[in-house]
Amino acid sequence: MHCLRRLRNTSVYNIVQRQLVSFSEQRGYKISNENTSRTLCVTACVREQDSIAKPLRSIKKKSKHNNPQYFVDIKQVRTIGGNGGDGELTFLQLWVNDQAGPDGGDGGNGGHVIFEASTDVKDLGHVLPVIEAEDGEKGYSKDCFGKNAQHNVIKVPIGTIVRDLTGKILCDLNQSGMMFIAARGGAGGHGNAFFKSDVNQSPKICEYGAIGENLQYLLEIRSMAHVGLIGLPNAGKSTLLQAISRAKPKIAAYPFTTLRPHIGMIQYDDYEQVAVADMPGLIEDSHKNKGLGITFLKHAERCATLVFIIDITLDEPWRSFEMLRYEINQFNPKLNDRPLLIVANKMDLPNAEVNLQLFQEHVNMPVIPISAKMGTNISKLLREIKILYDNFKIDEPEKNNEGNEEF
Ligand SMILES: Nc1nc2c(ncn2[C@@H]2O[C@H](COP(=O)(O)OP(=O)(O)OP(=O)(O)O)[C@@H](O)[C@H]2O)c(=O)[nH]1
Ligand SMILES: [Mg+2]
Repeated sequence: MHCLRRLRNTSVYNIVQRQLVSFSEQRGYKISNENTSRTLCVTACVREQDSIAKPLRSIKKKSKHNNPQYFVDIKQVRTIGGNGGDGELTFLQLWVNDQAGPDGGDGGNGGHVIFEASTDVKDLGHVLPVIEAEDGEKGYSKDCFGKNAQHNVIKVPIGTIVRDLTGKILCDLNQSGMMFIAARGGAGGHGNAFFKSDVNQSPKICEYGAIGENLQYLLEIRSMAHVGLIGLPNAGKSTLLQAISRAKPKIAAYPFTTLRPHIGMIQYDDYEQVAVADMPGLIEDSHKNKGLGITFLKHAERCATLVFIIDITLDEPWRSFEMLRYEINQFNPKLNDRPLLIVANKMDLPNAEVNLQLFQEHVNMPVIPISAKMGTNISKLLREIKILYDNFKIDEPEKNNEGNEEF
């Protein structure tokens, strides 16, 4: 099946190459192979439309709850293991023998704090900033041992990376069921019965339980969404996410409405689900940590493919596209190699048509014109996103085999 897909991609590539070459010859440009492969993702129109899965309209209505649900992809946590239970110091007294010897039991062990990779959770929103495990029970008289505490197992999404506060990677939870012991619980203390010996028949000592570990970590999700929406503030990213999914990000006519990422799912009729992330707006000098800066760019790093949303009504809209690419390149040049789509939004407004033509001339890559607010051309965009996703799925196993050199 993959071979077939590859074959189909190769033929599409050739068609695109020929089309671009003739296009560039007319205009006197020279097109490199690199340019062609980048633009390949935006040229689905040459494929047969039937072969592309169709997006499904959700049969479930949007929720009426007003509390916004963010996607949490990075979190700093403090983990505290449970203390061990103290040992007991007692002596047994019977009616026939009031000095029947030491009988203080041992304390139970404190619980560990453990992170477990699981398919049950998708983000780190449920992970509390301070996670504690229970203490072990103390020992009792009559040689009764205290109960060991339960471990506190916190589920995290598959692909969570655990770092210490210096940024060093301690563990990559990349398989379901993988566990990382974040903080060990203390061992239970011995009771005085433990210390009874030939030379000391009635020891008057017992141990305190050991104190559990107290450590801090940085949890990070390696991959946040299949598609990330990148754009200047007010470009219409949240409006687009609302239009294509059941997500309800806040929309307003002022910049930086979105401060934390939102995720929406697009369903297709081949049972695939594509996760799309609406991200905070990117501004000039973000790579120098201006605006939401590095935090924003780190979100972008966790998206497999990027969709650039351009407000086409701006003066010289190509400048904003160049700026977005420059910022991303400055932060991490590898991000520029990710498959991308360019979307011209707000096509319902005056001047949009003229600006679109100028934009296409400057950018020299296929552009999808849409109006997120009016819903114009959204189905075409969804088909292009599916093609981008399919191509990414084909490439993904190869990249995984190469190893995770980034980490
Ligand atoms: N006319 C028109 N207005 C749009 C369109 N898309 C978005 N808008 C408007 O543009 C404004 C900003 O939209 P948002 O979706 O909040 O923009 P954003 O990119 O998420 O902005 P930040 O979260 O601040 O980065 C809102 O007033 C929207 O109604 C469109 O296609 N046509
Ligand atoms: Mg927004």
